[in-house]
Amino acid sequence: MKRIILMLMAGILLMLVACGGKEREEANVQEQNDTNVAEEMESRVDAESRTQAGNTEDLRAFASGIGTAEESAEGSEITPEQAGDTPVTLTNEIEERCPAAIATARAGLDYGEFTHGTYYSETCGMERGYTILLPADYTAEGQYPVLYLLHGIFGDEYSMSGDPNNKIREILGNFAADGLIEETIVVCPNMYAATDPDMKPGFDAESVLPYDNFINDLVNDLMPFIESTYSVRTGRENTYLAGFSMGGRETIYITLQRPELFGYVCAISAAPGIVPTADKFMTHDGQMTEEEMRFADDAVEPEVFILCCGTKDSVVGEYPRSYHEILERNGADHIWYEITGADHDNNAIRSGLYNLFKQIAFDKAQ
Ligand code: FER
Repeated sequence: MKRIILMLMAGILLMLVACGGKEREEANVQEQNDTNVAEEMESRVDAESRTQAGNTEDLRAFASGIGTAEESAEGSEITPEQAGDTPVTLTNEIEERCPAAIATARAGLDYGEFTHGTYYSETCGMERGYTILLPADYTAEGQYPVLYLLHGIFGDEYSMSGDPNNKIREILGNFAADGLIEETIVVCPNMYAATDPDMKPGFDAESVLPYDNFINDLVNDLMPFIESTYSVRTGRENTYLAGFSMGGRETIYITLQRPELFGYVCAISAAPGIVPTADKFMTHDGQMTEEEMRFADDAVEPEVFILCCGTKDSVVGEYPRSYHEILERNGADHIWYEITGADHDNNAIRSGLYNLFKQIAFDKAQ
């Protein structure tokens, strides 16, 4: 009898140990799935620095903006009292800087996290990645406008979402919490729409071609995928496009080609190459002539089309201003402004995103 009881106890003990192990395993899997995009970004940067010793920071600066001193606010939270309980006074005036209260997380407010997904791109003939920010209380029954947010050269779907200094989550979350905009989905694609998986971006005509192919991937593959997978409010009024640098250049290009798709657009620190030119990096054949850089005569134009750039941009210099001048000459309505003192950096990105959503808020309040 004693032996039977002992064997039974040993059996139960074994089962308990096995179950505990399984739970731990499940917890690990869950953790892996939940690995947030910022962490993924960190590990990629580490991997990059091992292979490209020295210039990782440079590449990252191209992809999502040079870091700025204001980053010290990162990670800190402020109470609604500190943020000021009077929400943004809603005008359609451009402000050069994104106010700190809008770029700072508020205690007790849930901003959601970026997650990663993939879709099949007919354009590229391969599975491609994107990161997506769903509002914290996203439900399949809701209906959310979507911002497509494009990274700079050498970037990928993690560049914009993995850089906490862009303050995308804070800006959108705070605007929505103040009732100024609807809760909005943000999709960060990989803008390098190559058909050859071995192709890599670089400063030469052939290596940048896949960026100009992104319009096809976006319109024919990614947007239909997003619209059929998530609860998206479709139509140009609810579809926004913004991009930084190379992403700014493609934002302008896509908007001019397909203005019926995007109601609210912001090109931040747009890179050269829309029209023929040569800069310190390379010679650009141009996506179109200066004369062609306009909306078609019968085109529906965006409700808001912003171009902006820092006055101290060390990478794209005066190119954004030149785009503004060409568009103005060609009668294409847009807003142009400069961010005093900003470089090719996060100040410019935060400012562009802030002003885009401020304009959206103003428009929708009318
Ligand atoms: C160039 C200058 C700047 C160029 C691209 C960039 C392709 C892009 C910079 C960035 O995305 O940060 O001549 O050519």
